[in-house]
Parts: sequence; C-alpha cells; structure tokens
Amino acid sequence: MFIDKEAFKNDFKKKIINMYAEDIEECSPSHKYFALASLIRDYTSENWLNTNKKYTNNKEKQIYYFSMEFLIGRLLHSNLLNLGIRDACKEALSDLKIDLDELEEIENDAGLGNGGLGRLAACFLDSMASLGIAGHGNGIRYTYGLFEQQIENGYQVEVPDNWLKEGNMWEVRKENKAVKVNFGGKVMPTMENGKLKFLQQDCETILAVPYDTPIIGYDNSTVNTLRLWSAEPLNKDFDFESFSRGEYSKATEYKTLIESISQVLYPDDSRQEGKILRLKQQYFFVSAGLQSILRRYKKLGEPINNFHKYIAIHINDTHPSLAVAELMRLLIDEENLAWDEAWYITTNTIAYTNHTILSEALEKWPIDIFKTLLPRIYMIVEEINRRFTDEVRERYKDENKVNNMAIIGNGQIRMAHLAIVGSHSVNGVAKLHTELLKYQELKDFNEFYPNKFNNKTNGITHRRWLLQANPKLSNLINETIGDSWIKEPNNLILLKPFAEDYYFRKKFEKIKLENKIAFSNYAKSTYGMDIDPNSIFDVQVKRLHAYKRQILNLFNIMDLYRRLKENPNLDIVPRTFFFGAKAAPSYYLAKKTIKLINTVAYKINNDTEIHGKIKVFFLPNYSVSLAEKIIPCAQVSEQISTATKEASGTGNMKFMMNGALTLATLDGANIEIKDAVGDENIVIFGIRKEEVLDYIKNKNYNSYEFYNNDFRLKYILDSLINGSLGVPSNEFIDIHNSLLKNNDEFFVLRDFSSYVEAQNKVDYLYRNRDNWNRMCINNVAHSGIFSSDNTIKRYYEDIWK
Ligand code: 26Q
Repeated sequence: MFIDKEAFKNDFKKKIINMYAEDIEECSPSHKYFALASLIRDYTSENWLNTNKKYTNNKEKQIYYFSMEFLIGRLLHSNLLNLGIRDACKEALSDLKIDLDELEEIENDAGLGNGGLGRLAACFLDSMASLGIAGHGNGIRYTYGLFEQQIENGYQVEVPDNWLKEGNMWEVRKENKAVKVNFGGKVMPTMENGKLKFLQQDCETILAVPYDTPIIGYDNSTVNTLRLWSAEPLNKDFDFESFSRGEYSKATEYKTLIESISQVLYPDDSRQEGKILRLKQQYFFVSAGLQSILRRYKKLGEPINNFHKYIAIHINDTHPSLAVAELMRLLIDEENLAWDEAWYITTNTIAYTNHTILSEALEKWPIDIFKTLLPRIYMIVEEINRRFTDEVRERYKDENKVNNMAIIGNGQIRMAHLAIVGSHSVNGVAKLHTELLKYQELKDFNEFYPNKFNNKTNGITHRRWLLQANPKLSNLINETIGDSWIKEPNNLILLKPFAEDYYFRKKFEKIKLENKIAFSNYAKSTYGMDIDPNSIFDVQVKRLHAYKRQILNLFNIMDLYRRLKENPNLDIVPRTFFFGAKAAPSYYLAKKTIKLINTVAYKINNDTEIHGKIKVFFLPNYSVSLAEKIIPCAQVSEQISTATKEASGTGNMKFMMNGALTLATLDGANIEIKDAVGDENIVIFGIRKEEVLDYIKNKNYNSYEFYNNDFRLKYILDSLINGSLGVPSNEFIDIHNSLLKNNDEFFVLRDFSSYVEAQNKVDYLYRNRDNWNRMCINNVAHSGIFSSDNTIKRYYEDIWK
C-alpha cells in the first residue's frame, strides 16, 4: 500500500477529532495510539472486503484453523510493516512530533494463549495471509487473556489481564453474524416424514457473537480473518422474569453465568483438570465456528456433498476435537445427510495436530459431565465409537486392543482418539515428536491408519521475529543480501558466505551489542535492574515446567557461584542469566521454582565478593512483547528439556534467527536446528532419547546415585534445605523431594555434569569472539527453513489442498 505523507497527516488529525473531539496537541499518547490503530484499520477495510469477495467469486478453498488459543501479541507494528507503510507513517508522525515507537508500546498484548501452541496459531495466521492462502482463525474472544505475572517477594502473583479495558481497535463486532449454541436438555427421537430425527429440548441456548480481526498479509493485499466468539445471553439484558420478581441478584447472575463461557483463558498448559466450563468453551467456539462456516458455504450454491472440497478445518490439538461430532450433527440433523455421507465429508474436512506426548496433558472427559452438557453430541460420539471399535475388533479380534483404542473407555471420552478417528491427517510438530507418536504413543493407530500420520515441523514468522523485532539486524541483512528474504525466507542462506567476512562479523557484533544496551536501558528504567551489556546474555524464556528444566539451568548457576566464592579470581567471561516464565497458578512446584530462581538471584546479585561476574534476573510477565525485546539481544539460547519431552519448541527457532547460539538437548526441533547449522554451530549436551526411554522402560534410574557421587550436586541440593539461601529451610523442601525422594522424573541430576561441561564450552567459545560471531551468523543464515511460511506451504500441499 502507498500513503502520501501529507494525506496521512490530514487523515490522522481528522481521526483524532472524530474520535475524541480533541486537537492533536492536547491529545494523550493513548488517544493517539487508538486513533492511529483505528485509521490503519480503516485503510485495510477495502482490501478485507475485496479479499472476501475474491474468495467467494473464485470459490477458493477456505482453511479454518480452530484453536482455543491465539497468542497474537500486539498488532500495530506488524500491521504497518505488512502494509508496507511503516516508514512513511513514522516520518509523518515525526513531523507531528509524535514517536511511533512510543505509540506502539501503548498497545496491550492480545495474550489469548498460554505459550507455544497459541503462538504457533498466530504465526500460522501471518504466514497464511502473507502467502495469499485463504486461511482464517476460529477461536474465543476471552475477556481476560493469560494472567499478568507480578513478582512479590520472589513469588509469582497473578493479576487478571483486562486487555480490552481501553478498547480494541482491531476487532469488528458482527452482531448480524451471531449464531446460537445449545447446551444441556434432552434429546427426543421423533419421526418426521418417515425419517428418524433427533430434537433437542429444554436446552439452554446461548448467543455466540463473532468479533473479526483482520489478518494482513505482507505486501500482497490479502486480508484474512481471525474470528473470535463472545458468549452472550439470548435476551440482551438480563433475566427479566427474575428482575420483575424483584430477585435482582438472580437476574444478573444468569447473565454472568452465560458470559463466563468466554470470560477467561485457562492458564494451564500441562495438566487437564476436567472442568465443565472448559468443555463448555470448547463446544461453544467449535459449534459457533462450524455453523458460520456452513452458513457461508451454503451461499456458494454448491451441494452439501462437496463441502470437503471447499472447506478444510484444522484442529490445534484436541481442544477443538468436538468439531468431529458437531460437524456430524450439523450434517445429519440440520442438512439431513445419512451417516455414511456425513462421515465421509467430516473425515475429509478435518485434520488434527498433536502438540504433546505428556500423558497428564491428554484431554479426557468423564462421561457423566459430557453427556449432561452435550447429550446429542454424546450420542454421536457413542455411534462413532461403536462403528470404530467394530472395525478394530473385526480386524484384530483382540479385545485388549479394542479397549486401548476405543474413543470411550474407563468412564471417559478420549479426545485424542476422537480427533484421530475423525480426521484424515494427524501430524506431529517435529521429526522426533512424530516418530514418538507413530512408534510409541499412538502406535496402534498408526498401524490401523498407516497413511494418516505425518510430520510438519513447526515454524515461526520471520517477519515478526526478525524483521519487526530486530530492525538493526534486518537492515544489515538488507544491505548485505537485499530484502528478498522477507518474502523468501530461505534466501537468508545468502548470508552464509558473509560469516567468513571479517567486516561483516564486526558489524554483526556491533548490532548485538546495541541491542543489549537498548535492553539494559529498558530493564533499568522498567525494573531497576543493573545489567552489564558487555556480559554474555544467556536466556531461558518459556513456560515454567519441570520437563523444561529451568532447575538445571539454575543448578549450573549455583555451581558457578560456589566456584566463584571459592576463588573470586576464577577466570570466566562475565555472564547475565535471564529467566522469564509464567507458572500455571495451580502448578505448585513450578511456582516454587520461580521463588527459588529469585532467591538465588537475590543472593548472587547482592554479593559484592564476586565482582558482578555473574548476575541473574527473573524478567516478570514474559509475553509476546517481552519476547520481542529480549530475543534480539540474546547470545545463548537455553533449550534444555529432557529428551523426548518437548514436542518441538519454537522459541529455539526465534533465538537462532536472531543470532544466538543454541545450548540444547537432542529434543524436539533442536535436532533439526542442529542438522541445519551443523555440529560446529551449536552446543549439544545430555542424554539422548534412547537412554531416556531405557530408563523409563527398565525403571532403573536412581537420582540418589548422582547426588551421592557428585559433590557439586550434593552441595547444591543440601543448600536447598539447610537455610544457606537465606530463606526458611523448608521453603524448597518439595523441590528437593521431587529430585531425590521422588526420583527426579526429568533426569536433572543425570544431565547436570554434561550441562556444566556444555556451559564451560560456551564460555570457552565466547573467548574467541570473532569465531563466535561466525557461528552466530551461520545460525541466522540457516534459520530461514524454520519460517512458518515453509511450514504452512507443507500443510497446504500435503493436508489442506
Ligand atoms: C488442556 C486441557 C485443559 C486445560 C488446558 C489444556 C492445555 C492447554 C494448552 C494443554 C496444552 C496446552 C498447550 C500446549 C503447548 O503449548 N504445547 C507446545 O506446542 C508447541 C507448538 O507446537 C510446541 O512447540 C511445544 O513443544 C509444545 O509444548
């Protein structure tokens, strides 16, 4: 898009007057932000309309990405970049004495996700639009996103994230496209024109109102849609009957109850709790999404039997797997199709991605809850299960297998099984992860459906994570190899020869330092942290979870500190260790780990004897916008999960793309990063998948052995409970127990010495700074293959097309 500077200034001034009846001079920064966002949305409206018209006129196949989470972060900066007007806009605003960067900082993050899975959905939306693919998001418009994390006395405190408080300029409420969603009641079989029909009676009907956000493609006029649903009572106000009876609180209770469905994102990404409200959320957005897709489809004038030729639905983990049963319901009950026809369409429409093999995270719903809330859906799931188990029985004549594979078993509905049976494609998110699914976790299903399983290694949008987050490095890249990489990320490989160019390496080093200085200044003014920009920036930012092993990182720091205390002249390169991580509010050990990190940080940062050689900072409230600040200045990327536990990881890709060296186990996509950059450009440590699987199979791991035989571990573990950390000696007893009495489920003690060695190697490598830069540049050069553009192309070719 082109904007004329003067015309833009006029538009902007007018906008401020229209919205706030204020002159630009008296207008607050926040009003300026909202006016600018609103103006940018106006600019996109025409393309948005035209994109939809084009899709309809050409009857293009539409892809719908169903996800409980879209962690999109802020939109102003990325929208300006994708429209190609950011530079012009920045200049124009600067003429008006307005700093665009400052306005961009005012926007609240749309934190509608927990972590990797939600951020992946957001990266996919950007790539689909930028590739001109007709791909849209379908999810929930949570009134409260993921909680804001504050740190008080070292502990995590959760504060509600009221992100819509000041309004959201990007969304459009589409009341005319609202649909109804039914819960509860009973199912009445009745005969209608000689056909058996199932009527739902006495159910509670809720209104689903869509809010659409434009998803702007990079430099291509495509504007796709993220449709998020909000739950509202059918009669606008409240329960009028109760109100007129004088039962005022009851009258509003009803409204509150209904609205609670889209009120808040569940902040748990590792353990499923079987909460009714979560099941309601799932059915709510799945049913609303499918109804609106069906409504649009019918306007095309195509017969219903062609549905799957024009529509693809992708479900992001099992959270939307009710789509299988709901699409069956709509096709059978509303469109009058026979079971087999409906099943053919459903399974050819839906595809499923698995994101985890941790069994605690697998979704299973107790039958009684499910049946009460979704009686008709339950009938359909039962029938899917009956037909499926018949087939399995017929083929294997093995009741054990039937029971293991059944969708309903042990009084529960297994959502993963429903998703697998009801879709034509099941994919894992990295090579290792897919292998584990095919040959371990979902072995039976892979045998039963040999062509269903496939791999799609995750990716990240290089536009947000390099072009936007690291403008200095992006400019250097543009000067060096041109800007074709923005549309063709694989062209980043053209940087590779420049890793051998001394002057280029110096320029690269300078930019990294500038980014570090900028972040240090930000951290000083925001948190009062004193950071040495000349130290190595060593960063672990991700959700807090035992399998991600923040504890392993911390144990190395505690060991380093012990060595420094023994020998204050110890020759190490000064290092700053950064942590950022939210813990699920109900995840006790994760929260204790945050307290432990902060306790160790306090002790180390206030010890003058070690001359500031190491420092530890816990960055509160890790979020998309904080990631955009810390990743461009990182030098060591901590990817240290227990082998086999991290399905893919995507932070790992963001760091390499910004020229950090990866310190990693052979887990998830780390393996593919190693294959891409070569052994000489990454530091690998720790036990491999074989050893992990052997330990689990043979049950022969004994963490006490490592505690007893390694004085360093003994010292560290003892210090957790002997009061030497300056907190009561029982503060960390449960962490201590998890590692010793409970035998260290994630092999922290097993990997400790290998990790310390790897960290020493990092220190050694950094001393040859010139070669270090060479390694980092190689990482950037090879990062293009991890662009989500590549991932999306593979989804499109292999699954959706
Ligand atoms: C399930 C039931 C009830 C409540 C919550 C949940 C729930 C919510 C979120 C379960 C899991 C999640 C999120 C999982 C997730 O983020 N997985 C990550 O997905 C990334 C993208 O594929 C991978 O890169 C990560 O390795 C994986 O951990």
